[in-house]
Amino acid sequence: MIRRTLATLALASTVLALAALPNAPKAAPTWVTNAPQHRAAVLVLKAGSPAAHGGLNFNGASDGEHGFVVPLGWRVVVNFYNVGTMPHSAVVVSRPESGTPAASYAVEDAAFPGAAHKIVVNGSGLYAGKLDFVASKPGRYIIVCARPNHAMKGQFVTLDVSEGATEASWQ
Ligand SMILES: [Cu+2]
Repeated sequence: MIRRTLATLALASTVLALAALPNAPKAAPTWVTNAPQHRAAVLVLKAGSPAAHGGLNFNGASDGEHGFVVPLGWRVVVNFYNVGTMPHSAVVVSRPESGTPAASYAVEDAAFPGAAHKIVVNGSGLYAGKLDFVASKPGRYIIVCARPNHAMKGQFVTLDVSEGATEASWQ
């Protein structure tokens, strides 16, 4: 009886372990909240985590290795937080052909109206801000830090405006 109970428990834990593997939703998209009824998504963008890429990262990612996908035509609100010790900012810009971002960016480089953090250069360390724009044109973009050399040194993630996506995600 006890043996059978143990066997059942072992089977149950195996099933649980398998359930947690390939078919389970991949890493919880804590950076994304979808509101499909409003054709809108709220993204969280944390700049400067000390744990990754010397602080030059967004959500722990750098060099465009990860990023967001948003459906074409959706309103995108990006809640920006600086969790690091140096100033950072965020601007959505066209993805350069070569893959290497420019040395610095300005508000005017924003790919969509409202897709730039207004405080692009700031002497103080920690602050929060918001981007609020409509992803009105499909294509591949990047979200860069506009501080001199930050994007060039890898502080950027991708932002793909997709005609096929039905909701926003972090990939
Ligand atoms: Cu930066």
